[in-house]
Amino acid sequence: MQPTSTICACATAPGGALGIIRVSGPDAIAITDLLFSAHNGRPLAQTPAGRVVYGVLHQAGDSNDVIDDVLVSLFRAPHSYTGDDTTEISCHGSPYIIQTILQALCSKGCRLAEPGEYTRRAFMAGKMDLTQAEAVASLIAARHAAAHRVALNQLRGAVTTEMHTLREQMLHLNTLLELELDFSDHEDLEFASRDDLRQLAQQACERIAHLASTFRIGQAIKRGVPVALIGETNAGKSTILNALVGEERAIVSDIHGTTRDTIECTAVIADITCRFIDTAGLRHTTDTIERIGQDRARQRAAQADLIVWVIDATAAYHAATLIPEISSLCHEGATLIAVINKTDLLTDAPTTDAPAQTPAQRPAEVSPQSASDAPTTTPDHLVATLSPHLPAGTPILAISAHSAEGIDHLREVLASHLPHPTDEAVIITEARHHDSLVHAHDALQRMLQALDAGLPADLVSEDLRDAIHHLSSVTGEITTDATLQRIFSGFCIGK
Ligand SMILES: Nc1nc2c(ncn2[C@@H]2O[C@H](COP(=O)(O)OP(=O)(O)OP(=O)(O)O)[C@@H](O)[C@H]2O)c(=O)[nH]1
Ligand SMILES: [Mg+2]
Repeated sequence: MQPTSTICACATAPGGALGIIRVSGPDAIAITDLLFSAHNGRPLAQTPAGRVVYGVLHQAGDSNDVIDDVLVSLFRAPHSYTGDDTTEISCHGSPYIIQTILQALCSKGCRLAEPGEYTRRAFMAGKMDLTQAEAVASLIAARHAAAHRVALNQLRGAVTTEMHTLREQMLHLNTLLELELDFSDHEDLEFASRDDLRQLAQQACERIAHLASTFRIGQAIKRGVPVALIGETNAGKSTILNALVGEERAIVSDIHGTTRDTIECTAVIADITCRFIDTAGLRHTTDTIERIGQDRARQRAAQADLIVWVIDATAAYHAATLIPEISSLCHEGATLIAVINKTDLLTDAPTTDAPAQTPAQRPAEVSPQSASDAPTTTPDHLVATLSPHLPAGTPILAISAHSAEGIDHLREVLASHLPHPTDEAVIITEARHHDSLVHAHDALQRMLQALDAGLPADLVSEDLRDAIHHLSSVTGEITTDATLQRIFSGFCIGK
């Protein structure tokens, strides 16, 4: 369907030396001509496509009222991003110039584009399917190599090709099943071999299950992995956060309870964006605000994929009382990493960590007695004493956040517990794709059961058509206005 309106928007971020304004739609060239005087004297309407023309842009076409010297790139339908006639005006990046050009274009018949409207038009014109349109947004948002690689692959049609291959096989068999329905008078007529059908459904199920399984890494690559730093006050959580992200994002002080709210910032480790969340320290308090901060700390930790429990080495036996609470915050699939910090303050002398809790409140084995029985307090001794009380397999490391070595060690341990980007050709990054794949998988499972039960062709075909429907919705061959609205409203203006 051809769009009737001509839209305009600035496609570049504010603050740059140059701005690019995109004009697209049936009147794009005529409207630009009303404002533009090419130095070669030739109107754009008479200029071949694919040219970049130097000239002057005037306010409302008044030759005395120059807005800027510009370059106009010319694209003619259908050879443009949207498939419609398009001009791209490169001007100086001043917000005033950009605003004035947009106003001038609107005064001549353009309207401002909605978020994602150019890409939506490209999709409607058949220039790309829905997975490729989504990849455009991911590519713009890509912040590191893995995210860039996955988005580019998807833009080049990796998901499209997978879906088409699966869909084509299924459509072929469904055609045969439907032929059987047309000849339903001949009861024993089977155009589609049941063995072939079973084999296809099994193969497709395996492939779809595999694709769906890449969603975990896809999510990690696209959205990042939440990593919560939690522990008692003054343990060094904020110090560790600042060291991991390489800037002073959180206030550090020796006053207990310095961090009151959660602070989130990101850093890339092993090609995965980690979303580090510093939290309010846990301690007994009657301060209402501090308690709210601690509740937030628990909430954020409970949602995190990795929980870094920071323990002050000089108060480690006291911190051990938190083991049950910290363990309970780890949801299924989350990893707990125990970090004994401030090991630079340890001496080989017996610990001075005085018990602040009654023995009944402490895990029996990590009692004050065992602490004071300790011949020396060394990092190794603390690790050996705490390890048995942590959930099985919990990595435990002793560091000093003040030293780069300690932080590098923590980074390595984090990296080994992050999902690893693979060389997989197709990685599913969108929840929408994942949901459709799961539905398609379920439909194929039902189809296999129908085949096993020897059910008639119409019932088998129903499940097969259901699977085809879900695969088609991934690429947008079948879609709804609401789905398109949801996808494109998440885009930036000008894309
Ligand atoms: N000696 C030494 N001091 C450290 C180390 N890490 C942090 N500190 C100090 O410990 C104090 C507390 O550090 P923070 O990072 O503010 O601790 P926190 O866990 O965020 O504390 P709250 O925000 O109160 O929960 C500061 O004075 C830090 O400089 C370390 O490895 N060695
Ligand atoms: Mg803090």
